[in-house]
Amino acid sequence: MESTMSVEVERKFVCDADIQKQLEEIGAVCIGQKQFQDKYFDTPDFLLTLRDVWLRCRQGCWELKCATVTKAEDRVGEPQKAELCSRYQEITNLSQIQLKVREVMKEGNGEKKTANQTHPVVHQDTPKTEGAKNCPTGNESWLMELNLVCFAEFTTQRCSFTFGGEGDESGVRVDLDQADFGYCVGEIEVLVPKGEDIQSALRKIEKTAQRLGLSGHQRVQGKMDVYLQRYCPEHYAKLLSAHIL
Ligand code: TPP
Repeated sequence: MESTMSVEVERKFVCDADIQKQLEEIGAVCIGQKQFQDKYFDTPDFLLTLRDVWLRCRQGCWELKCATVTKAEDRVGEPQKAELCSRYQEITNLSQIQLKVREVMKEGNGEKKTANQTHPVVHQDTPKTEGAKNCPTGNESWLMELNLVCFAEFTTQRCSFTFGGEGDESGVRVDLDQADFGYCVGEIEVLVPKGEDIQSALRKIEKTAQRLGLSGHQRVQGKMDVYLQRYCPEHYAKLLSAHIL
């Protein structure tokens, strides 16, 4: 990715067995396959994810995804379209990531203090989970300092497609993902440089979905939804009740 801040607009879909053929039929070109490992981090009380902020290390590179609008705001205007598409700001510069994480944590602790009239939570120990043991140990003291531990770790095989030319689908990318815990999901996405037009990205995604014959109006589970549901049911339940998933 060229810029360190952009908005990712995407719609997930269930892949049929003949999805690759369908993609080729509408002019999509496979631009390659890759495999990557993701490790996701949060505090033990889920301070980040409960604010819809997702910190991950993908093949050694840090990325932060933050919700740009709340779910309620997202439903204003074009409810059907908005609900199916998610929008997240993506930050890939480590200093900007650390700044944003600190900011979110400060807000989080502030809320807790007002809500419960208690002191901010101070974590004594960093629990050592299986994932945390495998996490990068190079120069990652900031993780310890912020009490961030690895809560999910999985590998994905991804096949990516794009559309050539200047047509309706220019800038649209379709990823077919297969996670190592046995879940497949497709994603139609457009990366919008910060400040640029989101509505046009939503329209392009809608158009591509139509051309692929995606008729479902149901929100499709992402890899993380399924991972947490299976392996971290407590975390999953908290995110569900906070309307994050
Ligand atoms: N799943 C759905 C369907 N919507 C969401 N808003 C989320 C999960 C919460 N979420 C937002 S970003 C993120 C998660 C879990 C991290 C993973 O992003 P995702 O786009 O699923 O994975 P990627 O394509 O980046 O591998």
